[in-house]
Amino acid sequence: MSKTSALLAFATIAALTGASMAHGPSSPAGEEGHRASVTRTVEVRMLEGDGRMLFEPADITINRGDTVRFVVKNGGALDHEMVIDTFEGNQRHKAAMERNPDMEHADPNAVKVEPTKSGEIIWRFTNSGTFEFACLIPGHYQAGMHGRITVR
Ligand SMILES: [Cu+2]
Repeated sequence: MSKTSALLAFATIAALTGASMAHGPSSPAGEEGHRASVTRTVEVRMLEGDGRMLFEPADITINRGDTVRFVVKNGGALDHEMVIDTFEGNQRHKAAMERNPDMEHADPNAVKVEPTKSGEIIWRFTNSGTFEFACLIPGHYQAGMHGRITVR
């Protein structure tokens, strides 16, 4: 690596770090979206049956830069949540919830929905890549409650 490209790489890392701090709670999966900027609405249903817990659809494709309003409807008999994050972020969060099952969050990338109710997440997808939405209530992920978001 030349001296110039080494400097450039350092500057890029510094810029990325600075950007993520300047915008508060954001993640590689994106950032909190504003209602006035919503470009797309996606309906997601939470379902239970035959010992399984599911999101329908479980595979969603988004265009980078879109601000998406997820309308999340709980069609089951239990509380569920939807958390949008990286796969790694959800695994860390899932482990934390297993240690502390009553953990509540008010994060912009998550919503908890009671049976028969609906909730929403407004999220702006700032990066392309493959991300995950999941229910991190203990046992639910393992029962099938996770899906994939592809941002291109
Ligand atoms: Cu659940």
